[in-house]
Amino acid sequence: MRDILTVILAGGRGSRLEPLTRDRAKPAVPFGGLYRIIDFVLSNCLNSQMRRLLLLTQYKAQSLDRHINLAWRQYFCRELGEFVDVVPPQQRLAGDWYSGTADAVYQNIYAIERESPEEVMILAGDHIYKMNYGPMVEYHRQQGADITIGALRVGIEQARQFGVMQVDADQRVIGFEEKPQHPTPLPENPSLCLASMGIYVFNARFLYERLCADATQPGSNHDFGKDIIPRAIQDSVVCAYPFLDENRKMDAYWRDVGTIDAYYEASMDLISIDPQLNLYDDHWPMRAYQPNLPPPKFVFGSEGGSTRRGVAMDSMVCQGAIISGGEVARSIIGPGVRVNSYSSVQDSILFDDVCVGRRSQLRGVIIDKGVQIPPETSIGFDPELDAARGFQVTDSGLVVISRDHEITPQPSA
Ligand code: ADQ
Ligand code: ADP
Repeated sequence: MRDILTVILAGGRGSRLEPLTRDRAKPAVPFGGLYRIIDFVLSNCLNSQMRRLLLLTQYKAQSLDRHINLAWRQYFCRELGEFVDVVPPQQRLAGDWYSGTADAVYQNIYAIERESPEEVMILAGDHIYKMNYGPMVEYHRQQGADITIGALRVGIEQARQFGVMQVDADQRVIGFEEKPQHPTPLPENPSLCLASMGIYVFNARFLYERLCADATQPGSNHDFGKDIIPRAIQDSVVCAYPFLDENRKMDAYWRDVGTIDAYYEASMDLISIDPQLNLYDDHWPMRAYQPNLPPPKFVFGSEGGSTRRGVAMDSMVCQGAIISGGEVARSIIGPGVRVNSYSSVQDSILFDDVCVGRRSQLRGVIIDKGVQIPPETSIGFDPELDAARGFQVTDSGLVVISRDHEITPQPSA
């Protein structure tokens, strides 16, 4: 894996994840209490022995940059040729900020060539999955491919959000359409399509040639899915690599958490009793920034001589959290959170340092860092009231409260 250089695309605007991406890039959005979204792909890289990483950023990269410094630099030894470098747009060649994913890579072509890799692995910074990239690179070499695309079967309804491929018996890609209105299903199953995971192994020489050609191509969006791949399948060897689980029988767990609903569902997947993505796997450690906080604490709360247990069930609770006399169920409780007496938090995600006041009720709420929920506040039970208070309410009824949103106490009924 030493011949590989890895480029992680971490610059997408993430507008469909608003307001969680208001102050930070999408890969920096907290996920699973302790993690940021980008920690999943970075853990995969480390666990796959890929230690030459360029992280291409664009929007609001400050929080991401700080996170890389705090959590990740320590694992890379420059003396041994290992690095994780955060690179903002170079504005060197195109004279503008990145316009598409291919342009983002093209703008850093000198930094890539300088490392003289045989292959360049291109990954996205906003996917939740566990994957050993070694077998994909091995497969790429065996197939003699110019490009290998990570592929997975998805339902035809979802397929419109992805690049959709058709392959021949040797897994060679013979058709590719980016986000098609009418996706072509698999010949053996009309309800499924073969989707691109947006991750690629490129032969380095081939990548340089194609990026240079694309840069001057009139009308190009300078995007891998829209331009580079559809053109490459016409005259080059492009293969699909099926991303299967350990037994190589089923499609493995992989989520693009591009929308609030997808983000929420992937978060809830973590706390299911038998999760498909197991964080407690010694063989595939997921690393994150571990703040120096005390262990989570669960204590009785009391009022007027009566007491109430502080409990959490079917939930993940991070360091520094205190659940005192409140009930937490099916929720993710971030570092430093407080859940106070007689309150209830259900089906919710609380980021760092959120404080839930006494007798408050939360259901189906995602709350960004530092929000103080006043006592006796109900959220997630009346969508109209929630929207009127300035919270974002999704079509599916989830409520999202942005960072440091000041909530005025509800008048008691
Ligand atoms: P999308 O995810 O829609 O489709 P895009 O939004 O362009 O593609 O983002 C790909 C990745 O690159 C994301 O991680 C994003 O954050 C990042 N990115 C986008 N623009 C960038 C820029 N200018 N600079 C740096 N990073 C940038 C892609 C493929 C589909 C495939 C899906 C799978 O095009 O074919 O099915 O990924 O999720
Ligand atoms: P996140 O919520 O993603 O952890 P951060 O707390 O890292 O976000 O930062 C969000 C934004 O707040 C940053 O882009 C920065 O502008 C500002 N910020 C936060 N902490 C600091 C700090 N210690 N110094 C300067 N700016 C900060």
